[in-house]
Amino acid sequence: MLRKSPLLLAPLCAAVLLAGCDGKGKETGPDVSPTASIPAVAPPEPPVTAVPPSRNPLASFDRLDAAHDGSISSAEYAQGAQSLFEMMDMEHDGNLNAAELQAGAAMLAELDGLTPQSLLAVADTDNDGKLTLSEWMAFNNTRFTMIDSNGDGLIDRGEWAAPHTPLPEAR
Ligand SMILES: [Ca+2]
Ligand SMILES: [Ca+2]
Ligand SMILES: [Ca+2]
Repeated sequence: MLRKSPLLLAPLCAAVLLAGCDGKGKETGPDVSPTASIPAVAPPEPPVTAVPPSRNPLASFDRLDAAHDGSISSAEYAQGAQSLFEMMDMEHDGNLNAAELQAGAAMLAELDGLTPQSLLAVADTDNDGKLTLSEWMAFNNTRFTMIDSNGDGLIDRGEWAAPHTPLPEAR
């Protein structure tokens, strides 16, 4: 896209070298700054087997309410769901297989008593026995909507503490 011929650039740069070609270099050189800032965003999640179930990023209202404004937004909830996925995907292959779900069973149990089997029954929409991130996020989107009983797009403490209706049946 922003490719420029090196044959054109090199003599140009050489010609202005004495005067300094910093300006030209910034304009046409490899743009490293945007990619360089990406890894600094968040540390990798610890594997689910390395932390106690109390560290479940989806089980604590206060941890989910990252902005500390007294309610959990769908974005905050999705962030927690993604963190738990990363903790359970110990092979880092982008899906949760039976062994990984079993390893995460103690954490899943804190989510309305989920078991690996009951989770697969409702969330494994292509029935391959594994959960992709998108299957997991779709399940959590449904779960968020279920907990947000007044449908205002936020989970407040009352909704969080209320008994949740049973999980929706698998299609
Ligand atoms: Ca995996
Ligand atoms: Ca699947
Ligand atoms: Ca609500």
